[in-house]
Amino acid sequence: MDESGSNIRALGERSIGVIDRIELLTVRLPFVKPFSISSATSTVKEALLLRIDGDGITGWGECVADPDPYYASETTTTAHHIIKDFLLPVVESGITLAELERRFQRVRGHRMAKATIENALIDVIARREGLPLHELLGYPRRPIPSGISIGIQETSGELIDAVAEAIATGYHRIKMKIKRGCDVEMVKAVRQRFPDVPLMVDANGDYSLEDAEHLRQLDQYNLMMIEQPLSYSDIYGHSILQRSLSTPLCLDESIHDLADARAAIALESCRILNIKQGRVGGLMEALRIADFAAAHDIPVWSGGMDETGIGRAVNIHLQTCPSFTLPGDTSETRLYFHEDIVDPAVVLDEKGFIAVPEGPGTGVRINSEILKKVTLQRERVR
Ligand code: OSB
Ligand code: MG
Repeated sequence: MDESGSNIRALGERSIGVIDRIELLTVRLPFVKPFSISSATSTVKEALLLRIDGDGITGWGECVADPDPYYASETTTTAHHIIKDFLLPVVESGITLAELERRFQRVRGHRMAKATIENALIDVIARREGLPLHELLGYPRRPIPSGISIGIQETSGELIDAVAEAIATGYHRIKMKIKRGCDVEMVKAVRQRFPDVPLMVDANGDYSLEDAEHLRQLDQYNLMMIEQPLSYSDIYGHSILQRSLSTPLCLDESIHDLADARAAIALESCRILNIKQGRVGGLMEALRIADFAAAHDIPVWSGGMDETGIGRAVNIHLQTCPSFTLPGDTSETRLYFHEDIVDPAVVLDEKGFIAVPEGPGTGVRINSEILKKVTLQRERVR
């Protein structure tokens, strides 16, 4: 029996305890600078937060859905609806996390909504027991190597400046966003200037199989991987594309759950997986995918969704799982926000590592003054 398999089962046996009060909040934080992927540009982070109180303990969950459906089909509005009208009604004091997952299965999809509740409940459980989240998951702390995701830039000059700054900060690998018409030349410019930096690209599904010949040009730049070149809905297409490329493909938005990961690995659609716990329904499914991937020699890493400090802390704890062997997209807070809603901020040490937050649960504290300032809407739902 593999180690995390038993960790996940142990987690599933935990009771969620008593729940006294549940609140949904919508927050809006300006980004330090706009962030562009092939399908969208964001200037603000708007997120749905869930606060659960029980027996004097407070836990928080952050939904990774955006207000728009340009990365994934779920939005803050669909998540609000599904959480309030279908998921929370089956959350009862005293059930186990495994029973929670069973009840959630009746709702098809909506994994970002499910993860929000799972994350908040796991935070409550860990805080109630006085355990740091990584210990509840069953892993010792370790320094987390940090990577950076650089949005699409107007010019190769701006891109090179951003890469230079990231290297100076100590990031362990650089990801650059690409899209049709803004790809090979940009990669070439970065590679010429930084011949050895661990480098990868993320297309957020902008290409089709007809671009295979074009994408093959990327093979000459020693990229760690090409993330999600084809549509979110095309696992089979990626298996055809992977056969014509020497660079490993990595899937992000195609993977909604363990079944998708199994299909992608069986079809050889990718050689690496980006696991975003908030995209796959939460920490338990993320660990199942990590486990399955490790058993099939597929390296995994934790992606990010430009989360506030709440979601970012969860991603950091998840990466204590030894199957996460590649640097993730968890970057320093100052890259995203002037003021975040939690303390402490994420910072890199001089070697480019993040220290796992100390203390019970996610280990981060809500700054209520800042939270109040950025809250657009607040609703008590229980
Ligand atoms: O595709 O990984 C992605 C951000 C928003 C939506 C999709 C993606 C991203 C990132 C940034 O790449 C990750 C981060 O810095 O949190
Ligand atoms: Mg991605």
